Amino acid sequence: MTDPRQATTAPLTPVLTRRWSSPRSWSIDTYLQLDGYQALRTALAANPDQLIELMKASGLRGRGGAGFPTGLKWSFLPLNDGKPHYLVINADEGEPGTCKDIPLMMADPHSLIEGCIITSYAIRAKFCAIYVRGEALHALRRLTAAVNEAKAKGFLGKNILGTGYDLEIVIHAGAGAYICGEETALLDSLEGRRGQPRLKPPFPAVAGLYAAPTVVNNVETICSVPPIVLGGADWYRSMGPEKSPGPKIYSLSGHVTRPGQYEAPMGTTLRQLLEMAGGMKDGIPLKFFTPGGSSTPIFTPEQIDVPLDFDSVAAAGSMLGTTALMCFNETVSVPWAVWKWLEFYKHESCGKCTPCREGTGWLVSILRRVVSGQGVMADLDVLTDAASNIAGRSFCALGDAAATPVLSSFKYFRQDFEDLITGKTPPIIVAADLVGA
Ligand code: L3W
Ligand code: SF4
Repeated sequence: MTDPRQATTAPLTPVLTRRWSSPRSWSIDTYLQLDGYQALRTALAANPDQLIELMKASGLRGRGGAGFPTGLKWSFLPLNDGKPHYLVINADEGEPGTCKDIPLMMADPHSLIEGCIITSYAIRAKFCAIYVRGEALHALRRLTAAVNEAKAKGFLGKNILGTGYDLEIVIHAGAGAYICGEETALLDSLEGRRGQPRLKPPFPAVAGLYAAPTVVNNVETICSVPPIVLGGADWYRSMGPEKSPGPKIYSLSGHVTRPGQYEAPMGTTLRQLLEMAGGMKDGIPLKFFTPGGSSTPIFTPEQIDVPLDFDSVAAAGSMLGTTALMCFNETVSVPWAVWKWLEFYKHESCGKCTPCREGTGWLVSILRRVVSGQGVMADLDVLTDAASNIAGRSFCALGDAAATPVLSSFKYFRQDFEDLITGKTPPIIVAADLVGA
């Protein structure tokens, strides 16, 4: 695989990845040479409310999966309630197939730090935590070094750039639990408790970290803030569709000639991205793909021309999610891929609610039986029933996500499951593979 930090851009002037190919792109010296911390000077000269209005006008939508309007989220924080405000960055990138935030933090950590300072100022926060996925020690070290560099230059800490504004940024390591990418579980974990989702509402904007008003935003969202401050809302809106504007990092993985990160305007199609990535590997045709990670309903080559923006993907029956485009060629067994994804969800289920805790185990057991050639036709109905009873009945989105691979693969590929049961397709795993499973 190519280095995931080697971004390829087309057809726009790179925005989020513009520094990635510069020598020592992560250092503050490189950052300063390439407009670094200019947006911060502009932002600190403005009123916080003007910055919130700017984000609203830009149309920026959250890049963590849900696409919630960023400026609107910032505006929800109550003023004058006597409580501190917090900014928390969700850098717990764990969705299968997703690999955009860690490359962003590795290649250009100061764009995140500058975005954090501007956002904290806009929402009137004096404390910001960046919650980094525990396994990503390299990103943790790089961010820590960047925070120290920013402090030494007066961009962080007390009396930033002589404006009287103070901000502390803490880099916090998670412990490798997928559920801590869910914003309220992340907050519990940050507070030192076991990471499990909280009931919403109240949303974090009203009662978040230590029950105080908190903005939780994804890394790519916050890295988009400095360019918007510098370029303005109209410039940002000049890229992508009206309701999902701006540039986006698309992560291509799987059977692609050149997997990696591809920056392109929102609304770019998989066909266009594959052209940038050299096409399907060895010319073997595409069989199915995820538009936004394993939690999003799969697409087939029929959807290769769907514009990859929030609304177009939703209209076509899936979710843009994290734009993690896992591409599978015709050699791949769909039941096998679904089984593997379900193993992941079962392992990562936090256990708080019954449909997900028990249901994911059921799905894995039945799928394992099917891929080992020991399934019966009734298993397919049980799979549908169990998945349908997890979706919409679980406490958080992980339950829905776990049901998704089963339900969406049945929509297009039920025959592949049936062929394993009738013996038309040989078993994918044999009994020996299941020892200890
Ligand atoms: C105040 C309201 N705030 C909504 C806020 C809410 C959150 C944001 C979006 O899940 C999805 C999930 C994954 N007042 C509000 C409000 N908010 N209404 O807006 O909220 P929500 O609940 O729609 O989404 P979420 O809980 O943030 C995100 C899917 O994305 N996903 C992503 C997975 C993994 C990663 C990763 O590895 N980095 O993101 C993939 O599909 O399944 O459905 O901030 O508080 N009235
Ligand atoms: Fe935990 Fe799964 Fe329930 Fe979410 S859906 S609260 S991960 S058991």
